[in-house]
Amino acid sequence: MSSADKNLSVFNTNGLPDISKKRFAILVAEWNSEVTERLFEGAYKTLVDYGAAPENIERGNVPGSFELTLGSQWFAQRPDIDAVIALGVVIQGETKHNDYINHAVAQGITNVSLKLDKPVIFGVLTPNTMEQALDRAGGIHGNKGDEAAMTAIKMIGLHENIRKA
Ligand code: RBF
Repeated sequence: MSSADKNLSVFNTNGLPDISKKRFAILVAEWNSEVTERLFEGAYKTLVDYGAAPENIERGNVPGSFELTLGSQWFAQRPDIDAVIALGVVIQGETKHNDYINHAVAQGITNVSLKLDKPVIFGVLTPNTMEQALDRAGGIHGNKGDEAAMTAIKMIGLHENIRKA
């Protein structure tokens, strides 16, 4: 399915783990905050809807998506944090600058996840227009924040299953 057709808030929820004692950090970029706030609301609600305790969800803000990498690392370094969800919106502009940000953040978050050996979720929208961003932040294509939170839950479950095997 292409990302244009996908509804980001519709997922398979079979076999999800118990997350009532798991701790989550949600990092939110302030650039395009009218969108990133909606991503945060979606991620927070999804965690709570699927069993996370509100007191086990922390929020941190970073100025822009570029800073999501280091912010994620600071949270991921904490032994009590089970997963980090990094939320941002980089709208493709006329310069190449946005490509550099997207690439740096995707690579940086991957590195943090592997280094700290825990889920650090890339919840960054990279649309061409603000309208496309809003469509994916609680609009017709669902909410990328929901999807990022569900990805964190599923990765926690996968890790538990692999360790049990
Ligand atoms: N941060 C975002 O989260 N989304 C953006 O669309 C975005 N666009 C930027 C465009 C330019 C030309 C620059 C210089 C920065 C942009 N940033 C954006 C901010 C970036 O992630 C970072 O916070 C700053 O570059 C730090 O000075």
